[in-house]
Amino acid sequence: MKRDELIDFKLYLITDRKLVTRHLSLVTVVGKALKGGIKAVQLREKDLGTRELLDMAYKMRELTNKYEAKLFINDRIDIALSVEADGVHLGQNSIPAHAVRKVVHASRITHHASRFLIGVSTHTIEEAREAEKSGADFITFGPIYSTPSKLKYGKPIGADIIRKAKAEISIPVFAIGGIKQDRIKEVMDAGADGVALISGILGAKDIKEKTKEFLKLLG
Ligand code: TZP
Repeated sequence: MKRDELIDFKLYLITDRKLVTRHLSLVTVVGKALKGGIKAVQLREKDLGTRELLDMAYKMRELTNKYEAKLFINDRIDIALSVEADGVHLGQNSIPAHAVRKVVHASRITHHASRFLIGVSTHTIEEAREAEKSGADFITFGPIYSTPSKLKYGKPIGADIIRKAKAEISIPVFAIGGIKQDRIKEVMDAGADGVALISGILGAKDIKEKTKEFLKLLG
């Protein structure tokens, strides 16, 4: 299957269980987003130990499979392969995409090496170019707007830079950082292929409804 067919989503939900309130579990909350129609979830729980993360990843795999949604694991190619996730999402300090590709091909665990997707988090045009060169299938690019935890992700870079990125690279670009409903038009008009977000959905009172609203706006 070609990359374009595999990246069949415009809304990419990234988890952060610290944002989950009202005593709900992350699994319950992601389940609500899946009921609302989300088709791509990235498990990103950086502070979990390996065993706990693996356990969580299995649960997420079961759940995403039920809704025919894609599952990505942040950073951990070992965990992504063990749970037969659809892909891995890499940061700037992670093992690079070209090395992940080797691991995937060498692995007999996964029968879907040709379908395995690699996302890379980027913050500058240079990083976006590098990600493509290294073999990423798509990038997240941002923070476009100011995010709840500004310090962690750096200064907002504004929607205009998406146009520049799209002119330089041909892999899909997902705008990230402070994406709320009222920002969708601006980033999509700038050429984004979709949006990635955490608090826009996980911080909502009604997660299922909020997911539906985002999906409707993205068309
Ligand atoms: N990378 C750049 S900004 C960001 C990440 C992971 C956080 C996005 O969170 P939110 O709540 O959607 O602004």
